[in-house]
Amino acid sequence: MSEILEKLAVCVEFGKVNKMAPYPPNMKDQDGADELTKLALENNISAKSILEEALVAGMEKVGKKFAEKKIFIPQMLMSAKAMNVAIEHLKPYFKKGEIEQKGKFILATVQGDLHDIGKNLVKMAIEGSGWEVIDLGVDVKPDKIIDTLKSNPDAYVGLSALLTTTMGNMQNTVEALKKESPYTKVLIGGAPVTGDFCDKIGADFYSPDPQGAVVYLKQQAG
Ligand code: B1M
Repeated sequence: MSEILEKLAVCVEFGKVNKMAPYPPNMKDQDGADELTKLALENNISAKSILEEALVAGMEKVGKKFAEKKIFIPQMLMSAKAMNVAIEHLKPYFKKGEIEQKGKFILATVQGDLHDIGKNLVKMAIEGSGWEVIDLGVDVKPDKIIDTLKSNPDAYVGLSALLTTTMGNMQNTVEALKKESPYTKVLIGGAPVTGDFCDKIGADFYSPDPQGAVVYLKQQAG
């Protein structure tokens, strides 16, 4: 892996947002996620490599350390901030700028869940493949999704959940959606979600990554 990507992964792992940021103190005056992402792009490293080899890799270490109680919420938030700053620079590379919209996609992180980095990556990938994404944000109640679907009856729906405790809310949301609109296709994803869970709750498709969702939509739209 390139030295730039290694350094960038460390910035996400330790929550170093940019050079000016005083946190973490032992990385004072060093380049942060902001500068290193720009540098990686200037060095023709692909947005995909930056995302997968540096940002997601760094975040995996954060999750592991949090699970082992070596870090806590404030550190996790700084890592999320560093990752988001980096993702901002990648956005143009994931957008192909297609003018004709292929369809609409309502996207939400389910009720009770505040994790949005994965959802935002799904949004970027789906928008980049020519769909209009209606992003309802995080902690979204089923009613809000149903109301949005009423104004956009042909839309597909995508749900993200990162907590085992919010998988139940994902199930409730899918059930409520299917009751209201049985033919609406519902896609689900997020770290704890599986294909088996998808079958169990009656969702239409599970993808472990944004690209799988893009491929599914492409097949559906013909
Ligand atoms: Co939280 N958190 N967190 N957290 N957090 C996890 C998820 C956890 C696994 C960490 C751990 O213990 N190892 C753990 C969950 C354990 C469990 O449920 N089994 C956890 C916990 C416990 C919590 C709190 C409960 C902590 C507390 O308060 N005690 C709390 C819950 C708050 C809440 O939601 N109500 C909490 C809070 C937070 C922060 C706010 C501090 C922050 C989130 C900031 C933000 O999102 N803006 C945070 C973070 C950063 C994490 C970790 C470290 C990273 C998550 C992430 O962004 N990953 C995470 C550990 C980990 O995952 N390694 C952790 C990177 C992202 C690109 O991956 O979201 O999986 P992911 O998305 C992937 C795929 O899953 C997929 O595409 C993406 C790209 O490949 N995908 C889809 C996602 N959605 C999709 C939808 C699709 C298709 C694909 O179709 C629709």
